[in-house]
Amino acid sequence: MSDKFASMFPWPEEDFSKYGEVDVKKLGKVQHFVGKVMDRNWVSIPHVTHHDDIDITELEAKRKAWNAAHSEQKRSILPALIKASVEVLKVYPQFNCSLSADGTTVTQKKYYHIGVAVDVAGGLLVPVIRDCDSRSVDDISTDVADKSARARAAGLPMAEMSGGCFTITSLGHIGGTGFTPIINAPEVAILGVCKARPVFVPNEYSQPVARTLLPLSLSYDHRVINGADAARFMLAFKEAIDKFEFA
Ligand code: CAO
Repeated sequence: MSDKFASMFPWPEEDFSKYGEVDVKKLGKVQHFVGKVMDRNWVSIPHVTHHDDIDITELEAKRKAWNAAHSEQKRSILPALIKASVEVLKVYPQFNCSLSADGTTVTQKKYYHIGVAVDVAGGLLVPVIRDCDSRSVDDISTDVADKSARARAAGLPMAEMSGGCFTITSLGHIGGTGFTPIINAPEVAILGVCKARPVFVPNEYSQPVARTLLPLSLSYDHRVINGADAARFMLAFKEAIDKFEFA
């Protein structure tokens, strides 16, 4: 990788205090580590990001009904996104593989471990939720809640952040209409989620109907996944979301 960048201009080092008051701090350890991983992944993987909106009106109705009937527990849409990802990885296994460092060999995974990006103080951690194909929605929800709480409180051991097949990174509780998530190598794709929004969509009689749309951004490694695969992934994802039940 170093040869590829040897002829680049050096990083512009500036004395910013020439221009105004500044404060200089060292990056935290987690942010520095995550930054190095992001840097490697961004410069070494040819990323393409496919954006689409999926209609989650029925999913939201099911989720609200489930939450109303289970006041002691609460479901977000995340377990639905995890389960739908697994369904689609089964249909399009090229999203569930890893490319060797020399780019010549693809390893096909036959297990379904899904990473979930968690925003922690001073960085970003990605706990891996294992065997999401065979576990219940309840079990997956509990595992996400447990791992994200522990990640925020004190970090997680590497063993709980390794072995992922595919990552979901959600900014949905904050906002946004789309972004370009960086692939979590050696995975080959990552799904970014933004904030669901109410919109009027024309029905078959061209009458406006209120629907809820969820913006999704799928970044993929163009060495192993083609644009048409990503478009098909999104269609299959919509179908999987339509079939999802919170129970
Ligand atoms: N659209 C609208 N609302 C959403 C939403 C979406 N896509 N996703 C979540 N929400 C809502 C939830 O329904 C919940 O609302 P209520 O409290 O009113 O029910 C609220 O946002 C908070 O959700 P949550 O964050 O507790 O739950 P989650 O299961 O959606 O996410 C977790 C869990 C751990 C993924 C999340 O807390 C988190 O850390 N996300 C950040 C990941 C990140 O930083 N990624 C960026 C990577 S690139 O640098």
